[in-house]
Amino acid sequence: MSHIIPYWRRYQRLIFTAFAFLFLESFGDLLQPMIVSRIIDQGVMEGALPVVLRLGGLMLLVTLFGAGCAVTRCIISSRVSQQFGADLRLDLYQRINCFSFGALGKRETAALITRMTNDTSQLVSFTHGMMRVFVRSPMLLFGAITMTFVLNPRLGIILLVVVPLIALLMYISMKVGFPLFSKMQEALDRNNGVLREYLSGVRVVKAYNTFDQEVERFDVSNTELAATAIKATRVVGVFFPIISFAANMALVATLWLARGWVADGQMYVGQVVAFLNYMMQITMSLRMIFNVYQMFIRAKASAHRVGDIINEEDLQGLGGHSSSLYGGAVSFENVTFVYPGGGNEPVLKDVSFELPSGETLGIIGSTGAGKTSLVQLIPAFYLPDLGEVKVGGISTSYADVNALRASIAYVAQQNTLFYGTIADNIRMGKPDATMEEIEVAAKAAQAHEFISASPEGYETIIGQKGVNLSGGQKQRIGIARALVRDAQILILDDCVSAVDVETEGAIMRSINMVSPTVVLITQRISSVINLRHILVLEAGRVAGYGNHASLIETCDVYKEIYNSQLI
Ligand code: M5T
Ligand code: MG
Repeated sequence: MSHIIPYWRRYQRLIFTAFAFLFLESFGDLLQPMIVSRIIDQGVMEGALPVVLRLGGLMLLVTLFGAGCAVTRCIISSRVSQQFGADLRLDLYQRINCFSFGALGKRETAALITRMTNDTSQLVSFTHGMMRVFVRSPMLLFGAITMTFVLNPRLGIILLVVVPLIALLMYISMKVGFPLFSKMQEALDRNNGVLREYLSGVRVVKAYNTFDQEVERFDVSNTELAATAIKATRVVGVFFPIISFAANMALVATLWLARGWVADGQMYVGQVVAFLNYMMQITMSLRMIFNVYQMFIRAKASAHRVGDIINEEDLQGLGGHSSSLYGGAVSFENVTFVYPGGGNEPVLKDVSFELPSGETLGIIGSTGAGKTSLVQLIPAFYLPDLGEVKVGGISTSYADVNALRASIAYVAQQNTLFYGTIADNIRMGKPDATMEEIEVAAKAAQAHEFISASPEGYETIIGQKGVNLSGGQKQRIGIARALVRDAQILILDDCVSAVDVETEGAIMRSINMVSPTVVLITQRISSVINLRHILVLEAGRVAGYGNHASLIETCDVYKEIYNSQLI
C-alpha cells in the first residue's frame, strides 16, 4: 500500500474536508433517534402538540443538515477517488512507456492491462469506500453505544452484550471468507488472461480450427472462477443471515425486557424506539466496516500488483529531449549480447564492424542468426553486455535515448500498424508532417499508387493491425512511416519480404537519393549484391564482411546462400 499513499497525499486537504463532513453527518445521524425519543415521550405521550411541532422542526433541520453534509461529502469523495484513479492510470501508463525492452519482455501484456484497468478500479473503489466509512462507522458504532447509555443505562448494558457477539460473528465470517475472496480475485485474473490471449490470436485459432482446445482452456479457468466465487459467496450467504438472525433475536429479547421496564415506569416508549434505531445504526456500521475491509483486502492485492509497475527500476528514456544530435555512423566493437532473462547463451558473439555515415550496410544470414537482435542494439532497445555500440561516435550506453531514437527510423520485421487513417499511421514517424511530406514519403515507399487508388486515399481507415491491407501494402506503409521521419539512420528489418523485387528496387533507389545511413536486413542476395558493405551473420558471429566480390571468394556461408538463390 505504501506506494499508493503519495497519490492520496495529493488530495490530503480534500480528504480531510470530506472527513469533517463525515463527522458532521454522523453527528446528525446520532442526534436523530434521540430527538425521536423526546418527540414520543414528551410530545406524543403527553399529547403536547407544540412540543411535537417544535421537536419535529428541529428534527427536520438536523435531517437537512445531515443531508447537506452527505451530498457535499459525496461530491468530494467521488471527485477525489476518480481523480486519484486518473492520476494513477496516467502514471502507470507513463511508467510502462519508460520501461526498457528488458522490463517489458518480463511481463505479459495481459498482466499489464489488468494492472492498468482492474487493479486501479479496485483502488478507486477502496478510496471512495474509505471516505465513506473511515470516520463514520467507528463514530456511529461508539456514538450509538454512548447515546444509548445516555438514554438509559440498562439498554446500554444490553448493547455491550449484543454488539461484541455480532462483531465476533462478522470477524469469523471475515476469517473464513477472505482467503476465498482473494482466491476468487486470482481466478478472475487468470480467466482474463486466457480471454485476452485468445482474443489477440483469434485469427490463428480460426485458421487452425483449434477452437475446441481454446474453449476447453477457457472452460477450465472459467469453471474455476465460478467454483471459487460460489464458495466465497456461500460464506457470505451463510453468515449474513446468521448475523441478521442474531441481531433480530437481540431486538426481540430487548423488547421483551423493555416491555416490563416500560410497564414498571422505569423506561419510556420513546427510549425504546430510539434504542431500536441505534441498534440498526450499529449493525449498519458493522456491515460497512465489513464491506470496506473486503475492499481493503482486494485493494491491497491490487496495490501490490500496481507496485510491480511503480517500483520497476529498469527504465529508459526518462526525461531528456528529442532533437537529433547524432551523426549517421554506426559501429560495433566486439559486441556480445545476451537477452535479459534469456539464459546464458549470447545471441551475438564478438560482433565488430564499422559503417560510415551515409552508406548502406546489408545484413544477410540464416533465420535465427541474430540479425534482428543486432539492429535492436542500434536504437539502444537493449544495451550490449560486452563491447560497445556507437552511433555518431557516442556509445549507446551513455547516450540520451530520446535524442538517439529521434535520429533513427526503424522498420521492424513485424511492423505494427494502428487503428486509424493511413495518413495518421505514416505521420507517426513525424508528428508534425504536412500532407505533402506524407505523400512524398509514400511515393518513395512505392505506396502512393495503391493508397490513391482507394476512394478515400490517405484518409482510408486501417483496421486494427492493418487487417484490411495486403502484406506488401502494410510493409510499404511501414517504410513510408520511416521515410517521413527524415532520420539520419534508417533500419529496415527484412521489411520488403512481401514486396516484389522490382518494387523493392524502386524503394531502394528512392532511399539512396535521400542518402541516410541505411542498415538493411534481407534474405535476398539480389538486395545486397551491389552494396559495398555486406555483413554475413551466422549463429551470432560475423562470418564475413565486405562486398559481394570479396565475400564470394572468402566466405563459405555467403557462397552457400548465393548458390541456393542462383536459380
Ligand atoms: C536470434 C532470440 C531468438 C533467437 C536469437 C528478437 C528476439 C530474439 N531472441 C530473443 O530471445 N528475444 C527477442 O526479442 O535471439 O534471433 P533474431 O535476432 O530474431 O534472428 P534473425 O533476425 O536473424 O532471424 P530471422 O528469422 O528474423 O531471419 O534464438 O530466440
Ligand atoms: Mg529477424
